[in-house]
Amino acid sequence: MKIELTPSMMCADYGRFAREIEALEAAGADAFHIDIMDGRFVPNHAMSLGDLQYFCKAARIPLDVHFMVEQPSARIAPFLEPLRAGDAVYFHPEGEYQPAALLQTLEGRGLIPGIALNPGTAVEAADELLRIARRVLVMTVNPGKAGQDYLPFVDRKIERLLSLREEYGFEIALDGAVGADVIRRWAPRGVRGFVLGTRLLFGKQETYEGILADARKF
Ligand code: S6P
Ligand code: MG
Repeated sequence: MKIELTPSMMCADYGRFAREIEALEAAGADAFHIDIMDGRFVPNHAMSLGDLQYFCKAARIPLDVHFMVEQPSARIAPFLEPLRAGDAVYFHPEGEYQPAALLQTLEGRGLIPGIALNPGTAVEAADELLRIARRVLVMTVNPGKAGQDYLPFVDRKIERLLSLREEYGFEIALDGAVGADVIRRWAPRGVRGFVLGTRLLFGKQETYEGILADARKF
């Protein structure tokens, strides 16, 4: 099965985005993961609207935008503006009053509509949304920062989503502390996307090309 490897650009070198984009695209990255935080839904800030606009202009591969914000339907319009058809957008239903309507809006704009689920959110809480979302981003750490440890209790949720995936028609991606072990464990079972941050990709001795090529051997 083909997997999608998406570098989390909040972990990249902010002073050299142009070179980071070029190197990661040449190394075979499938999309760029862009984390947007509001300091409320999570107690942190990450990439900005300006960063996103830059990636929309400079990147040739699609974007994968992950909103960790309260009430995204009231706040994300300027961030959707520069996106291209085929880019994916994930938001957390835990922070949204009208998650179904927002998924429909995203689909209507030619974007891939996705939900992101916190470690403490049950699959059942998002059951109806799973019918209209095309991607589910499972948080395997509590959202808000890079460099944390994988939370093993999330395994059961991944298993549950795998069992629903074909009937409901969504793809699963994992975000948080994704290492080669996580990819080897879940890719053969049907998890499609892996967000790569400090655990596997950034700040290492090996080249991006070598790391991504190894990650595809599972
Ligand atoms: C975290 C954010 C993630 C991180 C990624 C970092 O709230 O949504 O996308 O950037 O998890 O990866 P790592 O390997 O440092 O955990
Ligand atoms: Mg993320």
